[in-house]
Amino acid sequence: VDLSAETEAGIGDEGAVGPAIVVGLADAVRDIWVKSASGAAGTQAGAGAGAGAGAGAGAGAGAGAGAGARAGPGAGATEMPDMGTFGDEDYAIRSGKDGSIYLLGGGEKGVLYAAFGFIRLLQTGGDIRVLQTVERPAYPLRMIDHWDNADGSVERGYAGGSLFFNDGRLGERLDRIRDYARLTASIGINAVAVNNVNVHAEETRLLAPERLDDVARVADVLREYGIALYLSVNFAAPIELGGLVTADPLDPAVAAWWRDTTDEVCRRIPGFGGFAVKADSEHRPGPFTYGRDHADGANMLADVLAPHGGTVIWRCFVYDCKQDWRDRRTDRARAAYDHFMPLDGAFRDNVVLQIKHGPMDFQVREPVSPLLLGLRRTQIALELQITQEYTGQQRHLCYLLPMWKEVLDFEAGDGRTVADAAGGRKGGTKVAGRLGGPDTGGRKDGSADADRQGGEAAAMGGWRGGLAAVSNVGTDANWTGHLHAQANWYGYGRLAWDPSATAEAIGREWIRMALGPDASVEETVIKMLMDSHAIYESYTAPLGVGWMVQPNHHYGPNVDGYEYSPWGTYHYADRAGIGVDRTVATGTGYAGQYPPAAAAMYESPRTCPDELLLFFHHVPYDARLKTGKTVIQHIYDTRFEGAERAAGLLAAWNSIADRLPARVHMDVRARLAHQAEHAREWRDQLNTYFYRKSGIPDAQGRTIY
Ligand code: GCW
Repeated sequence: VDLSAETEAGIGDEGAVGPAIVVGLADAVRDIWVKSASGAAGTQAGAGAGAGAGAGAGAGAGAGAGAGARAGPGAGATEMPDMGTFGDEDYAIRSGKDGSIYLLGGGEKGVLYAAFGFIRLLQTGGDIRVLQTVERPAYPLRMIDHWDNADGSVERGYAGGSLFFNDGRLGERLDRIRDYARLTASIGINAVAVNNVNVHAEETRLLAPERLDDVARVADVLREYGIALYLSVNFAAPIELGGLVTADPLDPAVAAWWRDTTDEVCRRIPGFGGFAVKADSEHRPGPFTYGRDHADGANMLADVLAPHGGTVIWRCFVYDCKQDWRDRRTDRARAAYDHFMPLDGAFRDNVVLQIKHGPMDFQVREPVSPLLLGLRRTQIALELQITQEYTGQQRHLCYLLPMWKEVLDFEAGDGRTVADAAGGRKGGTKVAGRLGGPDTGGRKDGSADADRQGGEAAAMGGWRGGLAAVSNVGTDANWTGHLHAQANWYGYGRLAWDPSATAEAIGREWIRMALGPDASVEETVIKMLMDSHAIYESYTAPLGVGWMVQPNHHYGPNVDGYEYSPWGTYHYADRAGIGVDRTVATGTGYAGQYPPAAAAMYESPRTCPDELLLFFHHVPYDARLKTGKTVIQHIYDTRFEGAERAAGLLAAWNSIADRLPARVHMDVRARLAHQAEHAREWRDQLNTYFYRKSGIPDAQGRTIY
């Protein structure tokens, strides 16, 4: 596929508008025409796509290109869509009467996504004879947050150093950043925060005029790929950088400092996305210091960004990290809802509240945060963690999409899912995602654009929310350390574009692009991916209990690692039972934060789903699960099975050794071998701990130490 493109002004005989790029696709089709409704796209978007696409950075990337794609001149023609209804990011791919293929975008970004969409079709062996795709992203915000530090390290990074920072400088490796931008744009990401939400002294200075050239250089590269650069900012910057005595958001001098600073940032960086803010959280400064609330803080920043079209991404990860473990009334799980629900409706139109998917912190299993469904008059973004902090740190295989799908599909009794909420939709209307018929102008259900922005917040002026996720990439040659962790990065982007896509379909796309078109590789690897989260859960975190990890770095088992800590992270195991009573009747009341149907379901151990039993209830070890097993026997059985199935992942990978490049195979094999061994360590530590606590032997008499 040669997408290096000759450009041509004007366009063919199909009544098109604007400039075009004609690209040759070997003999398969006559021409590919690229055009944008806005007329401005052409050259730049085509050139961007031209350098290659797809997330396949590993072995044989693109090996499948064309190989499985089927086309024949004149094989089929489809009608042209009415591009007048296209938003900037919407696109269509159509086959014309004469065997041409048309990549049609609503604007520059649409053209770019059309090109990537077409390449994906080729790489995954899609049928290109009759093309009538119309695509519109489900969310306007599809963001990746980097926890990258100025010194080049990455907080919770498991794939080498920072792509963006090197020894205190930003943007020294522009080639690699360009590769990153292209990969990330190819999965539809349109917003990237380049620095850690924990903003230290050095990164606070990124806002200083003398540092903005560096930021602008990076932003220029990202912008070529339709990605807006965001900066994480320090709420105390007016003090630390501006020399003021306060950072009180209601102090006029503070607001003036932010205004001047932001004006300069936006003057130097066209299309600047905005600020991401972690405030009053884990020792970060925030409005609480001044007796102000989070709406005061967020709105002040929103006001200075508004004239430039910028957005404040304000995180809801706010809780007391200096709790006393003796205090059983304070429940960290309640914190986000308790802090932010009273503020629903108090935020400006350009504030998006970023809410972690669970009420705690990216554990292997958590219920869905009730705040996601609770807020009705505030724009939100669901926050996911692609980097595998608590899910094996890219040494264990853990495909996160099945878990993310459960989050997106969760609804609390009224049919309105988390996916809907992140798109600003009320009950009834669904997120569209992939769009059906030729000329719906967008939505599958053919309804008007207005319901795409159907939330009450949207009525205040255009929904800005969507999805955000913590990056898992770094300077490692394959980007993600564990090759298969690419599937999480790739899959996140695909889900943010279309949350109705399945984890399996997305996983298969990634396999074809990263490992090539080999059916037995695909069948083996898709099974490994699809089983992997359940396997990881079954040797690590039983029945919704989290935090049984080594403190600080969070890798490996330590059942009491966080039990007597100030972080609010307890399982309360004693000789009689385990779990946290979060009921309204006798516990912390967290269960009552859900809408009535879900609240009732979680309130009773009889209706609470097994996998969350210990998150909501403290139960005796011999309590019966819905499976009929006791809690303790379930713990033993799943640990034994989990360790066995982890070994099975290694065996599965070994079975396709001769079908993959040796280097790729060996690198993954080494990680899977470590995982299998580490899973045994998890098994034995957890089983031994609970045997010692409960004194109840394994019904099957297996070895417990
Ligand atoms: O998961 C926790 C991590 C911290 C992180 C924090 C957050 C960036 O352990 O490293 O800090 O969450 O989300 O802010």
